Amino acid sequence: MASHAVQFATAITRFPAPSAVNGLRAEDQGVPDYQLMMRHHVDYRAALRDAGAVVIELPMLDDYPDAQFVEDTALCLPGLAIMMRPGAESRRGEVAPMRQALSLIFDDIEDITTGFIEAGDILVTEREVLVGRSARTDQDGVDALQAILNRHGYSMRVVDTPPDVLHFKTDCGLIDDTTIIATRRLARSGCFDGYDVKLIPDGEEPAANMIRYNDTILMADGFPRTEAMLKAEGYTVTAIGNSECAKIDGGMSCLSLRF
Ligand code: CIR
Repeated sequence: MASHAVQFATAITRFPAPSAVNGLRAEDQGVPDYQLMMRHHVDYRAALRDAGAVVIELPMLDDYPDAQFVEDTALCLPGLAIMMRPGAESRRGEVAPMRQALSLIFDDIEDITTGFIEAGDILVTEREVLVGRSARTDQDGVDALQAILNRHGYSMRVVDTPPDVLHFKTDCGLIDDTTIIATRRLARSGCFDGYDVKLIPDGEEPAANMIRYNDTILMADGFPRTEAMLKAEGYTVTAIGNSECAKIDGGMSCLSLRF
């Protein structure tokens, strides 16, 4: 297992609102249980704290059922926040309140003003920023991000989120400074050539949306083979209930901004 070069200090989350039961979803998987979703959110925040985060918890936004999925509203890089422009129209109003919150932390904030892009489609590695075009992230949005990242000296590479997959990171995560865990369908595209790639065991694809926070991997519970594989390789893993967010296509990465 490689060493962890990037260390995080802060995480931003937003408490789920009762309207979360109406969050966007690709297919009906039943009505989320709001009380259980809140309990999972408490566990998620506790896991981030245990991993070393100061967790900033923003108030719920009942007008925006998907607002707990804060990741999609901004890309946070060292000293720079870039505000997204969500492809989902019902989510665009989440950006302004997040901008206001981030303006208290970041001196430098840039805005995507053309096209559409959601940060669930962005994977930041040690060497580059990978951006997946998807139903939520179009070429104009990608071009707008490229212009901003160029100005700030970041290298960016455009890839494709697999068809019918919500976001690029629905299917992958960075688990140490050189290793990406990914579904077979995404890894097969070759977009991770040059990285160490670990494949999610077949049948446990939803486990791919996991995050590393310092020395801990946070993953959704219910994926025993993936969890056992990571533990056997020496990773510290915390598995958190995610059944209710999963019904509205949300997972570990979407629930926080980490920097
Ligand atoms: C949506 O469809 O926008 C939300 N229900 C789920 C967003 C998940 N975000 C993410 O994967 N980054």
